[in-house]
Amino acid sequence: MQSYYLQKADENLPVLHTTVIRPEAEPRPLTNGDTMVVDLGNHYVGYLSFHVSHPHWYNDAPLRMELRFCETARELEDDYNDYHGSLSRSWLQDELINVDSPGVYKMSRRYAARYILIKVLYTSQPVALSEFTFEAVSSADMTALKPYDTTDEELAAIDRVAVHTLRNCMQRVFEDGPKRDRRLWIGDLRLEALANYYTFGDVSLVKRCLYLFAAADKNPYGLMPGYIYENPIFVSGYWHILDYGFMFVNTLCDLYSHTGDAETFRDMCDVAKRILDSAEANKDEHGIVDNTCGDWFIDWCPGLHKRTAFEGIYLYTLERWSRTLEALGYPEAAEYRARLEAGRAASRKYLYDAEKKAFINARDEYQYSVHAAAWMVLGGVVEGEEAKEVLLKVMNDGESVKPFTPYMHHYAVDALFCAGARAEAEQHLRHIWGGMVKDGADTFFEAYVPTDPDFSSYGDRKMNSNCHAWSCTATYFIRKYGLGQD
Ligand code: RAM
Repeated sequence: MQSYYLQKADENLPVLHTTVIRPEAEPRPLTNGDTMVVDLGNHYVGYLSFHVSHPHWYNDAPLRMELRFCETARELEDDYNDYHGSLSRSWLQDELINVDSPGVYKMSRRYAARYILIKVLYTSQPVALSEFTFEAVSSADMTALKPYDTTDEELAAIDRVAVHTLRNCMQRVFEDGPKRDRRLWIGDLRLEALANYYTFGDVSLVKRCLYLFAAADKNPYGLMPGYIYENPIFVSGYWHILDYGFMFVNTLCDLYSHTGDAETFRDMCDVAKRILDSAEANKDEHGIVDNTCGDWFIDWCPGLHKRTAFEGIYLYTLERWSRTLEALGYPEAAEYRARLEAGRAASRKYLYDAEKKAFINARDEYQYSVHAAAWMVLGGVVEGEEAKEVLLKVMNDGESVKPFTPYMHHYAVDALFCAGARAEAEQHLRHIWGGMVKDGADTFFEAYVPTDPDFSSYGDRKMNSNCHAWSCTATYFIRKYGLGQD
């Protein structure tokens, strides 16, 4: 099956579109220690070239320069020498280059940047750098972009930045971040695919990514890794995340509901089924799913207890899965629906405190989190007015644990819409995504904690990816619910 899935992935390999950016740059001669900043005018992903000349005399020694590609203006001021994060320093986009001859110099590596900081380290003659050219690449077809018109300036700006984030992450696959990790992750894919249905509508790229995960090596429980690499060769990742496994199932169901493509669904149906069946086989004595077959992600929020949220994701997935099987006439649909109802009943009994109207329980050491509530609402454990009350209470509580990433904020907003709290959903969207726009975002950030702009899941803000796939879904909500259209 692996070669079949890889062949299907290949059939859906996208074309990369190139847009040439020619930024203005002051043509003054530079000498040892001088710096200049090239501003591309927006965040782009691609390849830099420039022209090198020595106006006074032919250079009789190599020109040595340091270049730093920055996604935000703030990064221009950072000191990379004090980097102390948990991921490799090599993700920071800086280069030391030696240029032997005048003429056009092309950098071979792909970068994600708005600003390029250039420092001349050593030159025997003053040097002039000119004709900066940035070949921006993306598989998003701008001519296919669906229009969104509104007189609401804040929503228009949020939508524009969200679409640009998605565009820059759309490469040979839906990448998570073009600066880091530059690969295909399931959780990011699911959200990019949703945003894509309302914007570029590139169904082929969604199929390609699903097939790549279907081709990946599975753990003994049938769970694929949370990420894969596909270029230059296909390699399965190694972090098996159960909730990301469920997101594979959701992405497959979303594809069917958005396109009616039953053939692709049938192709990967068994892969999805195996993930759900393993979860079902790993329930505790009260019928709540356990995590014996992989890890949990949920959010990068430190100290988060995840059991309730995870159960909610399972139920949310079962709902979509049962609905798809029902639509396609699969006889097993009833069995999955029965699991869903049993899971909802068990969750109400063991994870919910009906008096407090809160998902506070022993399994999560009585932690009170937005994560648990949002996922329980999305899982259908509480509904209607009750769901609204549960959500608003936890979101407005000063002590409750809040999301740290736009990934989890997405599901909090989704839960608010699901509970009928449309005004609060829009307000939260403006608070988070509008907050990033106010902070000058050209593209949306991987992590956003309004009270802690230095937060990083990796121990150092410099490692954060500031054009991150899972943060692009503001456009999905805006367009799906027609925000700014009243
Ligand atoms: C990080 C990346 C990626 C995400 C995983 C769980 O490494 O930000 O987008 O999906 O975490």
